[in-house]
Amino acid sequence: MERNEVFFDENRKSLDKLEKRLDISRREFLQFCATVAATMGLPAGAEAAVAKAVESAKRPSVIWLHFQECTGCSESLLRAEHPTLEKLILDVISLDYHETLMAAAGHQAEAARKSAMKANKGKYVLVVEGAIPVKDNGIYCKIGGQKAIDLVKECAADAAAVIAIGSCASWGGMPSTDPNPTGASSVAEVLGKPVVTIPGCPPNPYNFLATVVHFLTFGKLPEVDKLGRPKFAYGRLIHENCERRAHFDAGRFAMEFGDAGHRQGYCLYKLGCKGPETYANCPAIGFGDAGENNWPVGCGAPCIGCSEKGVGFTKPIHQVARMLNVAPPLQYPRIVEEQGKAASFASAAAVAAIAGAAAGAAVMLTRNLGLSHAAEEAEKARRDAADKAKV
Ligand code: FSX
Ligand code: SF4
Ligand code: F3S
Repeated sequence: MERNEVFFDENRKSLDKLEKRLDISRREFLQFCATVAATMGLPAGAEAAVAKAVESAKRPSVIWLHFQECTGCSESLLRAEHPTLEKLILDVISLDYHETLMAAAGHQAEAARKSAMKANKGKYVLVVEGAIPVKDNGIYCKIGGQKAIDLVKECAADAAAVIAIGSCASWGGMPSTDPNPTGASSVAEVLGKPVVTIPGCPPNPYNFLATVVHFLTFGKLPEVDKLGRPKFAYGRLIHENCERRAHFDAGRFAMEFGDAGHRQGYCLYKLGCKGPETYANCPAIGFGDAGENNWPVGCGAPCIGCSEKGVGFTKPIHQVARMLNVAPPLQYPRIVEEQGKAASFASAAAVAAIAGAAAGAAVMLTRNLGLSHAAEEAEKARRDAADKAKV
């Protein structure tokens, strides 16, 4: 008998109740638990522990604040499936305050927040969506007559955990774009202490759900990096998991949107893809449960580094990415004809790899990428001029 079957056999009664409560089949429930466990990078079989925690743990009270943002983070959560967020929110967590999802408004909503905070003092989870303006004493964002800067401090004081969802709350995001007229700041900056961050504009809902479920299953938040990002989700560069990586390594690039390379799914590096300097699991888990390859690069759009401070909303979209850890593969395929007569990425890399140690090679490779790009641009200009001359 499989581990999950043992779990379900032992817990048949409580799962019967759960099926009724969530109005989903146990198969769907197990699918959800397996997806969340996989997102966290837990070993096979861990979905049983996740299922047990979700099914039996007391629902944590969640206070969700909105500041300077577009509500895309909540929107993206609403697109989560297995089960849908309404079911999840209402049954896995107790969403006691969320301005856009709660039925109450005005004084009633404020009263709901205050009573939930009082009843769950020291135990509730505070989720913050959006940046917090600090310029001019924080007057640029008020909720219920209270400044965002004061509200977040008040709510964080008695929270068991604080989660900054989205790039705005994590590091300022889009509202902090130069010249940052309102002084849009991150939750950690305003509170003066580290918080768990789930950056992305919007972030992948499973990264948030997995963080909350980790809290439920293990009684603590997941391990994070120095920017507060859960390592299970932000431990690797997008470039390391990208399905177009083979094209990058082979020197096959889309040069223009809609050109032959773009249509054939070639690497988007030269269209400004920031995958090589952005840490996130987008290629590994995809978005919206719409099937394989449903993430920006998978759909033909270069990654803009929306989750990475100093990249998203900071670097121009067309600017080529800084290579953080180029590790030349041992063998490169032959130079492809599509690159014209220019010195190719592959040949440059091969020379670099022969020339020195891996670190030196990486630098050479990065430099040569620029050279190769310039050479290709020159080749293209020459071809265009020849075409014009023919007309
Ligand atoms: Fe929007 Fe959230 Fe972007 Fe910000 O997501 S999707 S602007 S990260 O805070 O609502
Ligand atoms: Fe993928 Fe972008 Fe890296 Fe190319 S540069 S392999 S498209 S992440
Ligand atoms: Fe954002 Fe890039 Fe992922 S644009 S959603 S970090 S692929």
